[in-house]
Amino acid sequence: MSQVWSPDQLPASPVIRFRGLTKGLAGSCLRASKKTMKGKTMADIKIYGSPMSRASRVMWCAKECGVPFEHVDTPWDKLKEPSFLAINPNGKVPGFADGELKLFESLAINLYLAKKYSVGNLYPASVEDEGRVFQWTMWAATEVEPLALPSLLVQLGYSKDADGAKAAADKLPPVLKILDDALKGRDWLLGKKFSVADLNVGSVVSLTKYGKIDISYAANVSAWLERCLARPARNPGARE
Ligand SMILES: N[C@@H](CCC(=O)N[C@@H](CS)C(=O)NCC(=O)O)C(=O)O
Repeated sequence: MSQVWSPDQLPASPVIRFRGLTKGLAGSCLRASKKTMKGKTMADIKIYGSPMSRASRVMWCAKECGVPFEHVDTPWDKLKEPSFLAINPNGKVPGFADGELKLFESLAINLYLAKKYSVGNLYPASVEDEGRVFQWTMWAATEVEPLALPSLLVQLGYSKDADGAKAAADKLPPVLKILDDALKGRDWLLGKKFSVADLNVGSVVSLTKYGKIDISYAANVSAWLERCLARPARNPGARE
């Protein structure tokens, strides 16, 4: 299944935006795909994967950037087929293409999208803040995701190792304290404005919510996560 999204076609309500794509609206999105942005046809960007997978992070980022994209909802049982491996040789979603360029790794794709389409807005203008974006993105991927993901997999029924998931989640408090301290007295990681750092780290930390891990001990993180997840560009049904 494939849908084309363009910024001027997105309905105001985030609920309608994802769930209410009727045939008529899909048709008008396809017509809009004839327009160009930065010299590219609108459907040049393709994001592969279910909105219930990490593809959701990338769709969120593309919407924050205001770039149109085609969403290809790729079934799980097709991921190891040659046609999909040609897009992501890992056989995992998200898959991503921007014209001839193909990328994998959800958080890296988001850095690419933000830097290419949203410098000064989602992507910082200064090299120092860019360093902070790299730092937080790598930190989330390496320090947080391995501790939070097992609980989500148990909740979704993909893993039966509830003890292992709990042991991992029990290691989160000192890690999340680092984020909690960084958010003290500020709404967003780079200061006053939501950025791709918040999007990437928020996507990863949201795994705690859907994995039913209590992080209320980290009050700044909890409040910031709700701010991130309330962004209108985010699909509220997603499980990043
Ligand atoms: N680090 C990768 C992880 C990708 C990943 O594991 N995706 C999952 C879905 S969220 C997947 O495709 N799993 C299928 C499989 O492992 O066969 C990323 O962030 O893009």
